[in-house]
Amino acid sequence: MKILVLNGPNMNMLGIRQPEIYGHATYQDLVSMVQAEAQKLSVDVDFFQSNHEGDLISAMQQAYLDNVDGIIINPAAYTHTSIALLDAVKAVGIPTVEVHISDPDTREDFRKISYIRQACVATIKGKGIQGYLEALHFLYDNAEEAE
Ligand code: CA2
Repeated sequence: MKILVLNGPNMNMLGIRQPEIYGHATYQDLVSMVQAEAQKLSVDVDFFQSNHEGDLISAMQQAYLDNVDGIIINPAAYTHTSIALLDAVKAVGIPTVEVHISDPDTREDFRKISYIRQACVATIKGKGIQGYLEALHFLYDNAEEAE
């Protein structure tokens, strides 16, 4: 099983600023944690972080060409603005889980809209970086059921 973990703009700043909202773990801590869990499950996992919307879309299209089985995406602020990312999830047809470290629904009003949510198989929010592990297990468990 192959899984791609996508992170949107500013996620490379994790652990550096605003730890009261996003915690103290860095982006590299997040990668190491997910990698370790994926290894236990014998899942191949790739990571991509970009501050550019089009690059995230290109990564999703490449995932389609590479027969990736599942995508975990934290689109960061593009969650609240991007119909293009929503269309990309629909276009590639790969089961995708939306993850947020904080719970955007309890924050400013402009964070309450998620365009991508309607195309995702699940949304996990407000659980810190552990939410990525939950997303990994969700995709793993559901792929197992489908076999
Ligand atoms: O809670 C989440 O995971 C978010 O997707 C994080 C985004 C935010 O725009 C969403 O509403 C919710 C922010 C990305 C990270 O921004 C940082 C800024 C400073 C320090 C660390 C991260």
